[in-house]
Amino acid sequence: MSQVVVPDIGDFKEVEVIEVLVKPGDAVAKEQSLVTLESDKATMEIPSPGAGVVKELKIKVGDKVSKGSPILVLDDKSNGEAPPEPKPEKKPEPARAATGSLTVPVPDIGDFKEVEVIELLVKPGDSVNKEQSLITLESDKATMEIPSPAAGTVRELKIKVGDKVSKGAPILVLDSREISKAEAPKPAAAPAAAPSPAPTREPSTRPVPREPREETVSKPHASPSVRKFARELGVELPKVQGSGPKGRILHSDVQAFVKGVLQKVPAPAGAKGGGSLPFNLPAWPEIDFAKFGPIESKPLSRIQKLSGPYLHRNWISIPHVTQFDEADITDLEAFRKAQTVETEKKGFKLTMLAFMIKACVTALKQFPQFNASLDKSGENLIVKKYYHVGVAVDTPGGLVVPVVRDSDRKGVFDIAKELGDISKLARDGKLKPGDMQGGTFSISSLGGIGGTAFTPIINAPEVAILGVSRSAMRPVWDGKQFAPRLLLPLSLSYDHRVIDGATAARFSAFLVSVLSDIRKLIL
Ligand code: CAO
Repeated sequence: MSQVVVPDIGDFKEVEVIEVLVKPGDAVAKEQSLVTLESDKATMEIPSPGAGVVKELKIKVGDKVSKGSPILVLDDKSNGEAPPEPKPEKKPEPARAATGSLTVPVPDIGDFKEVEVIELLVKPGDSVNKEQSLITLESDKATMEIPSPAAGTVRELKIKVGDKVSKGAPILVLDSREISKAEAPKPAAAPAAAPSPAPTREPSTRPVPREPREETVSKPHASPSVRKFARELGVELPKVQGSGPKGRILHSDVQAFVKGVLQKVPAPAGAKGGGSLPFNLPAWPEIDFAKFGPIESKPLSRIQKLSGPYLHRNWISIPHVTQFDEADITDLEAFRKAQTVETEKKGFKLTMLAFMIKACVTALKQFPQFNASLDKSGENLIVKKYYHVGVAVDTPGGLVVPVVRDSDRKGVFDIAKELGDISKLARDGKLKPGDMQGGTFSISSLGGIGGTAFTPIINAPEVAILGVSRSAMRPVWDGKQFAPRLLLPLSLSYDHRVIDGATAARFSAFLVSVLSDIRKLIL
C-alpha cells in the first residue's frame, strides 16, 4: 500500500484539481493519469507512479493542492515509488551577449522526448519579444509553449506542425535585436514529469506551460489528453461545449459532440433497417422472424429499391397534410358511360381518370401555387406555366409515375387514349426515364381497386398530389329528400410549407365543384 502524492510541480502552489480520472476500485497502470491539475498557466495530468488498484482517494475536484499533497492510496502491485519528479532545476547559463542571429533550440523538457509540435505561433518576418511564445508542444500529459529567449525577428523556421522534437532540436533562427545578458529564466511550472531548464550554451530557453495570450482567451479549455483525443477524432475543440468547471472540455464532451454530429448526418438515401437514422431514433430492430414460424425472404423489386429511398425522403422531409373531400360525379359518370360506346369503338377505355386530369388542370390554373415547386434554397416558389400531370401506375415491378404532358392542351379523349398507352408501357416495363420527368402535379387513383380514402405521398419536387378512391352510390339529402348520388372520395396531400390549409380546402372544394358540374370541366 502506498500513498501517491503530488510531485514537484515547480513554482505552482495551491493548484486546483479539476478532474479526478480514477475512483476507488479502479485498476491503474503505471503512467496512467490520475488527476488533472490546472492553474491559470498550465494544465497537467499527474501520472501514476506504478500499477495497482486505487484504494482511497484523498482529494476531490475543486481541492487546491501543492507538491507533496496526498492524491490517493494505491494498493500497489507497484513499487510504491513517488511519481517521477522532475529533474532538479539547474541554473541555466547566461546567454551569450551578442547581437546577430541565434538558433533557438528546444530547451530541456524533462522526461519528454519526441514531443509533437502542434502549433507554430510565429512565422518568418515576425518580430518577437523576449518570452513571447514561439511554438506549442504537446505530449499526452502536458501542453507547453516555448518562449523566445530574446527579442528579435524570426528569420527562418526549422520545424513544422507535426514534427516530433526533443531537447536541443532547432526551432528557428532569430535575428536578435539585442541580447545583453539573458536573465536566468524565472522558474516556471513544470507539468508532471516536468520540463526544466538545463545548462545550455544557447541563450536560455525553457518551456513554460501555456500562457494565456490575448488571442487564446477564447481558446478551448481542455487537458492535453482531451486535446489529443479530439485531434485523433478530427474534432475542432472550439466547437465543443465544455461541461467541466469553468467551461472546461471533458473527454465526455468530445464524445457527446461526435455522437451529436453523427446523429445529424442524414441517413444515406438507401438507409433502411439497421442503418443510421436521421433522427435520434432507436435503431431498427433486428429480429430473427424464423424463431416465431416459417418464413421466406424475397428481395424488393428493382423499382421498389429505386423508389423507396425517394418516397422515404419525401415522407420525412415534406410536412404533409391531407385534405379529404367528396365530389358528386353522378352526372359526370352518366356522361362518361355515354361516351364509352364511342371510345370502345375507337379502341381505348374512357375511365374517370381522364376527367380527373382535366378537372385538376382547371383547378391548377385557378390555384397556381399547386402547380409549383420550391427552389433549392426553399425560399422561392417556382410556379410553372405548363401542366404535366403525373399518374401513379401500379405495375408488377412496382409503382411508376409517367407524365401526361401538356394536359391543358389535350382533350379528354386524347388523355384517355394516352393513359391507356402509358399504362401499358409502364406495365411492360418499357417507359423511358424522360416519360417520368417534368411532372407538375400527380394523381394517384386507387378507384379501380377500392377504399374510401388514403394519404398519398407528395412526389417531390411537386407540392401536391391528389388521391382518388372508389366512387360509391350514397344517399344525399337534397333539401327535401335523400337522393342516390355517386360520390367520389378525394384525398389531397399538400406541402404545408407552400400551401395553407385554407387554400388547400378551397382547391379541393373547387375541384369538387368542377367534377360535379361537367359544364365547368368543358370550360
Ligand atoms: N371509382 C370507381 N370505379 C373506378 C374508379 C373510381 N374512382 N376509377 C376507376 N374505376 C373503374 C374503371 O372505370 C374500370 O372499370 P371497368 O373495369 O368497369 O371498365 C376499373 O375501375 C379499372 O380501372 P383501371 O384501373 O383500369 O383504369 P383507371 O384509368 O382508373 O386507372 C391506372 C389507370 C393506371 C391509374 C390504374 O390502373 C392503376 O395502376 N392504379 C393504381 C395506382 C396506384 O397504385 N396508386 C397508388 C399510389 S400510392 O402507393
